[in-house]
Amino acid sequence: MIDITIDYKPYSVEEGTTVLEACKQAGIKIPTLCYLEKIQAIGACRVCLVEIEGVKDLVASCVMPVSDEMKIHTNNRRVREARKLVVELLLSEHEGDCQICDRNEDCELQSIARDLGIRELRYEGEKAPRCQDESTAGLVRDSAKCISCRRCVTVCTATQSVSALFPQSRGFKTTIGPAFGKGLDTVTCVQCGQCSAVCPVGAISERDQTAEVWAALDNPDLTVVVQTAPAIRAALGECFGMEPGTLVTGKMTTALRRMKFDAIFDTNFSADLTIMEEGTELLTRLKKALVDGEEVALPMFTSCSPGWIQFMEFYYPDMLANLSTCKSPQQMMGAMVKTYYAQKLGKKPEEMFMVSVMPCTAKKYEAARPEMNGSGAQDVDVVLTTRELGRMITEAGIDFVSLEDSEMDAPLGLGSGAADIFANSGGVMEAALRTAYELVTGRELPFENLHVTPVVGLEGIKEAAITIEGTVPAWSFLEGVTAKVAVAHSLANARALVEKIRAGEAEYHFIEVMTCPGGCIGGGGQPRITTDEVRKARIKAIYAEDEGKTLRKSHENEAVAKLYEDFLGAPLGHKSHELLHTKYFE
Ligand code: HC1
Repeated sequence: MIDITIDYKPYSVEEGTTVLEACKQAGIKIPTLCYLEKIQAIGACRVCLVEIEGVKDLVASCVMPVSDEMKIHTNNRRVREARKLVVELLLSEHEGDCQICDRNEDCELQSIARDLGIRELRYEGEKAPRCQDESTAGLVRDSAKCISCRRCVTVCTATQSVSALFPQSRGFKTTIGPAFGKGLDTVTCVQCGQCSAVCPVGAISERDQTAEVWAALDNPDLTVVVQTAPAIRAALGECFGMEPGTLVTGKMTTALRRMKFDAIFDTNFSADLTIMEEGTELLTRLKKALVDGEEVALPMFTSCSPGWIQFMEFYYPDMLANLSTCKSPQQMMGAMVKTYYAQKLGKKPEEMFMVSVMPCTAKKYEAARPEMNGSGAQDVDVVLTTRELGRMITEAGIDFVSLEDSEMDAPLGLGSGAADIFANSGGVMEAALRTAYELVTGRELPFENLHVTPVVGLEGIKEAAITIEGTVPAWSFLEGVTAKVAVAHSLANARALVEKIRAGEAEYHFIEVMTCPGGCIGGGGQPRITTDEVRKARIKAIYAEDEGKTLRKSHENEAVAKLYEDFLGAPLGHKSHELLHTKYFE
């Protein structure tokens, strides 16, 4: 341990701790606009200045490790004035249209300026040429608001291994973006939105589609249906000051009803449907490989996370056959609403308007993919992020916190606990195993409370092996087989796993990949800012939602069974193939 003093008080902290972290442990908040937990700090913003006795200049506390007997001062006139000056200079370069910015009252620069007591703009800085990038379906960028903190560069490179964003030029001319000031559509951006989740200001955000949804709700010729993703229920409350991990499924449903959606359905329903299709696809691939001796692509990768799909299309086009052909639950719901449900109402697909609420900016891109039109119309019309739904509820004047609970609508509003946990890294795998193991052996998964604990949690790459014993006759070829599975979340981890497989260093049957850290609960469209503490709270809430249900396995969802009976036929059947499966493109 290292002995230090902070503002004359003694503390002991672990070796390697930065001054910023030591102050946090001591309960002292140091302002910063570039620091991200667990990611190598780069000291770009210079707001976190502190004074250290014996050191001539003030230092950036996020990059300064503690040393024995260090005497740190966080709150004297010199430090306060310096931090204030740094923030004033940042403000001098920043396009300050705060009243009409979507980050108004949710902007870290705004709140730090307020907290530091800045009440006038003393400087007018030279501004970099403005670049407004609307080239992608999921994200919009405005360089005039960028403060060059480089958080977006860091997550794009370190967390996602995509490196779509870079600092360009020097000094006042610095801009952050793809090379040569081009749009995100010219680089390998997968539109995951992790950049927008960490941006402290309004420089990168989701494409705001709230006006399109209000217009549809006002159109008497449209039947407007909404679906909500598993991860929304554990995070939407944060938009209204509720603690991370507060479950708001019932309040969210009531709010959507007050907004006058014609039907409120649960993406959990189509997550259960996905398990039926994807589970059957996996068992079919295994049968072909083990019984028929056919060459099939294994391991099979999950396909519900659109950032991951685009990542594979960009970086590993030779492995596209390894992706499950299942559309994501969002897209399956869109296709079912515009066919099965529309037929029940006597409507045509084009008379239906499908809105999704997703924790993810890449879902906007997924919905806009031209092949996502199995119903004859675009299956999903608009995707709202959690943040956009939060803004719409506020705009509608709904007092969210005091809302009563209500239930989603039949028949596509019924989802199992297995579907809830799709939101967490490891959840799709667990949901698939709950069903596949039971169908193959006739018995429940032999894990406590149905949880596959080796794949639960925030470790980057997780593995499990399950030996199948006592199969029912139809699946006897799997007797004694040890099913090897892996789970990765965030694309840097996914890349490491794929590279291991390509190098022949690891073998699996089935792999779950989610684009964002922690899975969808940490999606790029969730309320800001998502720390590990927030992720853990949301994950816990999602498991609680699952455990609180009687229906906890996808194959026991009666509404899904009825859909097969009345409309689809069997999993992987002709109709499923047309409506629920897709292709990928190099
Ligand atoms: Fe997800 Fe999925 S879990 S991808 O994270 O498979 O976004 O929540 O809706 O489609 O169900 C997201 C979440 C979501 C899909 C499901």
